[in-house]
Amino acid sequence: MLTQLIQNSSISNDLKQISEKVIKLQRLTLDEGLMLYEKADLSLLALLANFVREKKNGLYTYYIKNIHIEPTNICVHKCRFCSYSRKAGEAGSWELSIEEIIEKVVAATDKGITEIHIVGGVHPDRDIAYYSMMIGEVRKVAPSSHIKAFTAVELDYMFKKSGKTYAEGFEILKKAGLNSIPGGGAEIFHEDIRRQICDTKSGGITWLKIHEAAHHCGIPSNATMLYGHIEKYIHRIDHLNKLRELQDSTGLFNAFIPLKYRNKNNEMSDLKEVSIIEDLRNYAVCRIFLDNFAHIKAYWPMIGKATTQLALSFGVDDIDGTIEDSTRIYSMAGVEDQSPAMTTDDLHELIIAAKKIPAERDSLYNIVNRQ
Ligand code: V47
Ligand code: SF4
Repeated sequence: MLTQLIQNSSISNDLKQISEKVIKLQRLTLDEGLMLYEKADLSLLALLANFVREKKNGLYTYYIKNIHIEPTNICVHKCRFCSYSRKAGEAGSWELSIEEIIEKVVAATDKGITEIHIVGGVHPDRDIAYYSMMIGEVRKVAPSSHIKAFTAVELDYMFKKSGKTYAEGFEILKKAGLNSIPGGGAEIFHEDIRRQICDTKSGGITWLKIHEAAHHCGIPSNATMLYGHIEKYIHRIDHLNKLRELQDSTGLFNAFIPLKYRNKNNEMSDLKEVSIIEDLRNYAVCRIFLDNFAHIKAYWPMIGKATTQLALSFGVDDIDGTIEDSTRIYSMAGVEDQSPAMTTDDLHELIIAAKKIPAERDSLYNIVNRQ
């Protein structure tokens, strides 16, 4: 039926051929991915992305009970899109003590969260001994929670500071209690863009090598892409292609999370944010192109609840979690919801209104509770 609908439509023959490939679950080339970004309209992208979503995940929309902990916003880097980092001693900087982190973890586990996500700035003084001690202390008070911690950029810095190879570093963290790593720090891999938006931090190749090393140590991870700033579609496709290649080789990426550039209070504030239509088109192309990623996540504190709900019809099958008002990255970049938290009932309402089925998951996408 879908094939007939597309064949009878007025779209170009090129787009008809690409659509046929998607429906036959065949892999798209870079040029075909680029053509979707450049030429496909919203309704075609919705049809194709939803087809892939339902093949992979049916009507399920996953969420998790989680908390974000941001140990510090002191950072050796100053990425031009970042509204959050500060230098030590600067107004607005913070450094949580281990006791403060533990207090937050205990309060959250008392509420029934199952995942602790820990990401912060790249603190100049902190090495792997400090971070493995932090993970160890969290593990003591949350023995059965999943600890997802540190972007590749933080990991690169702590491994280098401590003179450890990636494999040695991951073994130490794993022994302390680390379970997986989040997708941050990927931004846009292409050097022409990366140089202009975050020239001091680890390059795209390093990000990929760190995730590859994590996967080789049996540590799964997520991947992100920061879009909607100065990059062109070709850079997005290049980024997605590099992730697809690594996933072919290791298979240990859990989810892909497109992150929309938000423009308040940073050095790139003169750029306009892209439209919601562009957000939806991007979710759809990512879903269609990343044929070896099981899950596409919309991070609701960043795009808002209404766009998240729409995204569920454009390939997205995961909306992260309850968050418990525990992240500042996006509130400092100007998002509307300055205290992001949703109860399980709120999440269910949002998902059911989009005609999908809520499924509480664990960190590895096993369903722990379904409607
Ligand atoms: O790497 C920073 C992004 C990332 C801005 O793995 C910005 O489950 C938009 O990676 N506008 C960190 N984005 C957050 C992150 C993440 C979030 C939620 C879930 C997961 C996961 C990972 O935030 C950074 C950067 O790409 N970021 N500033 C900004 N102004
Ligand atoms: Fe530091 Fe991360 Fe902000 Fe870059 S995005 S300045 S690495 S906190």
